[in-house]
Amino acid sequence: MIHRSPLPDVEIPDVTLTEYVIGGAARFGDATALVDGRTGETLTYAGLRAAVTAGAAGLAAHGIGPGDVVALMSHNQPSFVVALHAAIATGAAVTPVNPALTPGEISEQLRLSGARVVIAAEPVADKALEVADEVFVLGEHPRARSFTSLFTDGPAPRLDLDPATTVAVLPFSSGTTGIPKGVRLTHRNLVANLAQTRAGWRIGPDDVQAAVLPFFHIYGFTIILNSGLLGGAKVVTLPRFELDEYLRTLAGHRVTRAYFAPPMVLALATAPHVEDHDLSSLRFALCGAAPLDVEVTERAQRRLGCLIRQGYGMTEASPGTHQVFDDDFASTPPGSVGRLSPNTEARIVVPGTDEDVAPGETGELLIRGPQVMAGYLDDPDATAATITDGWLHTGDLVRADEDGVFWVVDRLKELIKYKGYQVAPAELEAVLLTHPAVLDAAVVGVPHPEGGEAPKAFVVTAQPVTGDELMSFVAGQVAPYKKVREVEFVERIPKSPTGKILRRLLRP
Ligand code: 4UV
Repeated sequence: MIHRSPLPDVEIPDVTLTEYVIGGAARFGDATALVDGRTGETLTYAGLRAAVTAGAAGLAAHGIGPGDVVALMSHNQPSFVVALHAAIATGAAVTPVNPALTPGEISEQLRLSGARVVIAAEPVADKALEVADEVFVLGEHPRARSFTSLFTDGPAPRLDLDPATTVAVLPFSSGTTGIPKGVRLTHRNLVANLAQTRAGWRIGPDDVQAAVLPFFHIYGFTIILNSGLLGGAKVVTLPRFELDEYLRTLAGHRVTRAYFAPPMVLALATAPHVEDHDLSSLRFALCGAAPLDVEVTERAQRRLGCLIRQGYGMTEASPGTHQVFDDDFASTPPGSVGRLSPNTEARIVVPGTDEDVAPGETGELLIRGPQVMAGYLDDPDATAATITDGWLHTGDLVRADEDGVFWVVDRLKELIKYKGYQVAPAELEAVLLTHPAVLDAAVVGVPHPEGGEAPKAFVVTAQPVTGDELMSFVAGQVAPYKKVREVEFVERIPKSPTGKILRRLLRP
């Protein structure tokens, strides 16, 4: 059975991502597009458009254009947005890099994506300079050119590209198995997802969006940043989640739409002082990226005075596939992820088969729609294993009720989500296997009080070593959010006859 959205299909404009998001900026003129919630720096829609044009002209004069990849490594700040759309407006693709990555991890993403230049935020510019030949800085740095020094008055480059086949953004995701891979999201994929979500959420010039979840992750990128700009909202950026600052921002900017990941909802449900802030402007709060507890949701929404509903999606789907539409906010249960977005089809199949489950039963979610990626970069095998006949295998177990409301029941794929961030077990296993005392290793997610889940390693040793030694060994080579937080020594790792780790036998 094919499930369909209750909303009619929407038309997907045949334009580039930047034309779609920034092109309309003329309508909003001197209205504020972006505010740095920490420094107070603001950028109007007209200012954003002018800066994107000057940045694109400068990058083009520097030789960046179609076929190139630009790496963008920054926390949320208005200049991230200028650099992002300037690079995309040259016809290049942007690969967003998590600034928390280690130099080794950054170097790997640059190599895999083929990025020619890096645009880095000031605090991480040194790290970028360690691994990249050409770095432009969002701010100032003694050893690198500032990004704004590139700006020229010339017109934005004229592009003759096909939005349907040209990659705009290359985020990295491990998908259902293995190590992180470049996800080829075309202009059309991203424009489609913005047009689709817009049909269910009425974001307008009266809205103020708090943007603390990172723009380098697809949730922050599409759902928070670009959908906000498309609607003409004011987007208030924060570099990281610190509860008091966040609450002051919600109250001070009269935020109407808030976007959470589960650890933020937990903090709001339990922290003192939430009620001391005037949050009466909040009309909409969305949570996604990992499972959210219903009881925690109810506690947090009582304290916020605003309903919290979930969104669902994945990097490979640009990301949105399910939404709780504005009109259904109160009537949709908080534990669900709502209904299918327009132009989106779903099937629920018996895992490992092409057979649909009976109505109401749980199975693996498959998605078909214009937001589904063009494939993984340079990895036809992973692409073929993930998309069959146009159907994207999500690796998530879901069920749908008779009203077309979906619930995420469990995760089938090996991916671990720590605070909503992807952690690929295969990456940690590869690091563990380089330790001289380790003969074999397997990593799975286990429940974690703040992270939701966290990596636990099962290790077979050749010589004595402590769990702490192994955890520090891994921590020295991976970004902090990927750390192994528990080690158990075992005699052997359970494997299938073909050598695949049988993770379900290791999960709690
Ligand atoms: O690829 P990724 O890191 O992508 C994301 C996307 C998040 C969002 C959040 C709000 C939206 O409205 C939206 O459209 C997308 O995190 O990880 C994808 C995996 O994260 C899990 C699930 O296992 C996906 O395959 N995940 C995402 N949202 C939920 C979730 C959720 N609401 N409940 C449970 N798991």
